Amino acid sequence: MDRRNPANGLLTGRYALASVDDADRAVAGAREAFDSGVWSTMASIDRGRILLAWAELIRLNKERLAQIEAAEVGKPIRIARGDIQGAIDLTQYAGTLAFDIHGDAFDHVHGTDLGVVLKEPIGVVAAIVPWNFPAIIYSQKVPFALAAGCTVVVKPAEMTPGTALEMSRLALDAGVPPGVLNIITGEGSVVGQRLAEHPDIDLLSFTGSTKVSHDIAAAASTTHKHLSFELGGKGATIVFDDANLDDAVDGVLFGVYFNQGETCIAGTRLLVQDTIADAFVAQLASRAAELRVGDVFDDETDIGAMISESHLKKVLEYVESGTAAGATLVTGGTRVNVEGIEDGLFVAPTILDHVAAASRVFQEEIFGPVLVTARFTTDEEAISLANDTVYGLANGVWTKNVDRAIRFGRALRSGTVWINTSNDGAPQLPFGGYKESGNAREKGRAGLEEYLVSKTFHIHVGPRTPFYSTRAAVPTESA
Ligand code: TAP
Repeated sequence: MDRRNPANGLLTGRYALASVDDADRAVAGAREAFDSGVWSTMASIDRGRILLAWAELIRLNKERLAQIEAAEVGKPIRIARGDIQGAIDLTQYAGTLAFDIHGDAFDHVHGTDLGVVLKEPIGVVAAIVPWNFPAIIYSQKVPFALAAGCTVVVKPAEMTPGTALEMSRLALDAGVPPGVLNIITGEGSVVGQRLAEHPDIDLLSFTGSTKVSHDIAAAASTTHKHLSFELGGKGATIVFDDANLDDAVDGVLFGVYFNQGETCIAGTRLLVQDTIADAFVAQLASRAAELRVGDVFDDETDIGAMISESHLKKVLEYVESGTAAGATLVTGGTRVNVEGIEDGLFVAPTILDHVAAASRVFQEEIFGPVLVTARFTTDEEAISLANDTVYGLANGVWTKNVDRAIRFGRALRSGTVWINTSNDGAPQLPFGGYKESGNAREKGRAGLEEYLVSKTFHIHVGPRTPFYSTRAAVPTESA
């Protein structure tokens, strides 16, 4: 299959479309490699060293990988470079975690018995990755699974397999033994579906849409594989009149327009206190209109292209549905034609104001550069609006009142809450969702634990206390 850069229509890559048989061969290879112990029984410190060497090879190839990422996703090169740096950081972090894999000991079980809880690799992992952050999301899964001692089959998104293929090749160069890391390119409905059904996969780690996660859960239902889901979001950013408003404007813009809004953790719903709402929205609108849309290889570009023509249409239809439901279009809302680029799928940074909480644009994931705005008066109203969604991935609050910040941090139903920042994270901080945003925790120590399973040794110490009392033999009649 051919992949064209959605920001200029040029061919960026030609990839194999794997079949179900290819998927079966990849799983068989991963199974054989796992069962052979070549990786799973290697000293974890040695696995860690290989992962660190891998991170170094990614670093040496950083610019090349960033160019691939920018071209395939249609994202600005500045963001793509940050993504590859993120992949390096995650791989290094996973490598250091491998140095410290250990179980637990219980030395006072029943007084003198000893309990030892081992941590073992869960087995063969399937990793299914979406198109918006191909390198980062690959790196939230694969190095952690490898650190744990698992073997892996990766299925990147059909449209963006380039960096996953290149990084997997570098893993081989770094010393990951053949068969341990396998990669198949192709359609989710074919090879992804096969991985979900496959009885030889022990854990399937999926990042993507909530809808596809339900299909995967159904396909996996005849097996007992572990399912780990990182799904969609509809993040709220709450801005109070006591916030540093200049910082908040920048944070809201970054939260919603980063990666042209194709971000699961995008702060796509702005909830702004009514005392400052008009001025705040006006300031956002003038800054949004200044953002540079277009050539993704220009260091100055802020907003890249939508991933596909059909996705661009979907985003613009959402904007129409918002205005039809009574919202005010403040800025954007149209396709952008960039001078000198014929085939760019660009959408202008968009703001809808006075959006009703029940409307589709407030409830559904748009996955484009569209901010929807609602106003609130009281803290309770803000919490209730923010939590009025099936999703629960990340929310943010801007305030200088520490009591309020912590109260909101506790009350918001999401795996991440940002306080006076947006779209932030670090390899050591766990990440994941509440509700329909999924059940996984990636990154941090939790991101390693996903791929480990515990086994208990119960060791009896000392003489046995009989459970059945020894009775004198009952004499028989003949005796
Ligand atoms: P999806 O359409 O769900 O696709 C994700 C991956 O699943 C792709 O590799 C896709 O393959 C594959 N797939 C599709 N149908 C499948 C099936 N029946 N069985 C198994 N695999 C299947 O998502 P997307 O459009 O690529 O990405 C956007 C979504 O991902 C958004 O909802 C976004 O919020 C979510 N997301 C979440 C996070 C986190 S960390 N929570 C991060 C990024 C994105 P194809 O490419 O061939 O369709």
